[in-house]
Amino acid sequence: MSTDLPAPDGPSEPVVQSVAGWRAERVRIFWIWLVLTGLLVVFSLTVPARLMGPPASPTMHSVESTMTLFSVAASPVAALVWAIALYSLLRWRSKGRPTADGPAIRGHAATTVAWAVTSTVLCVFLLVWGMAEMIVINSPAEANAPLVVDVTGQQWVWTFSYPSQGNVESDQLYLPVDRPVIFHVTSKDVIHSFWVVQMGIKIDANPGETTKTSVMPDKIGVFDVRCAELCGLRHAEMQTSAHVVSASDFNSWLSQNGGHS
Ligand SMILES: [Cu+2]
Repeated sequence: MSTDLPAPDGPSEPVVQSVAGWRAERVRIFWIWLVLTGLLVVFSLTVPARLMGPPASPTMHSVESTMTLFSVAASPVAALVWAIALYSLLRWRSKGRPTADGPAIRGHAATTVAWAVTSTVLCVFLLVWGMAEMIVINSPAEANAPLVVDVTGQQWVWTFSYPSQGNVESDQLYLPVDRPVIFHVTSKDVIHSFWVVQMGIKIDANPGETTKTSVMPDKIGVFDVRCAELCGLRHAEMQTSAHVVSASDFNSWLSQNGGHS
């Protein structure tokens, strides 16, 4: 199996590797793996969670800690693949046309067991963590007296209306701080996706259907609302702002727009 490639000139020579040589190679790969793991862990702890700006809800805190944790958990696995790939590219590069196949790794029980056990432990851990986080981020939906906001997507704008506040309608989202909100999301034409970036919520807007998502805005400020589903030519421009204001400012905004609190 290992010497099946036809040799262009002369007989093929099987790769011969001494036990001591293999050990040295593995030690070098181990060090590359260790350094890459360290770099990836530092990257995981600093970059992914900051890409979307400071969190504006407990949901976003959960999303960011999950992104960080999953990136850290994936670091040693990614580093192992990269270390072997890099080492193979640099050290085991074939000069000219290869005359023999490399040695196959088969029947190495320890490697098989380690790979299966590591993958299983990682998958179970990520599953349990993910399910626990889902329970946490769904909790605003069960809160008392949440604010209901109807969200309608259409090419290429968002419209927000407040059914219990006199059906006030706006193309900007206004929310009072520290009050749970439930969004009833739908679409007038094609599938869109309602995404409030810094609040960590995103849900499809489907024509003829209503989907629901909830959040508790906990920070006053202006945040990004985007469409996260390719919905036509001007999809990239389908964005607006979410203004999180104090309860009294929210009530003034409602009355200025013909509504009531
Ligand atoms: Cu879109």
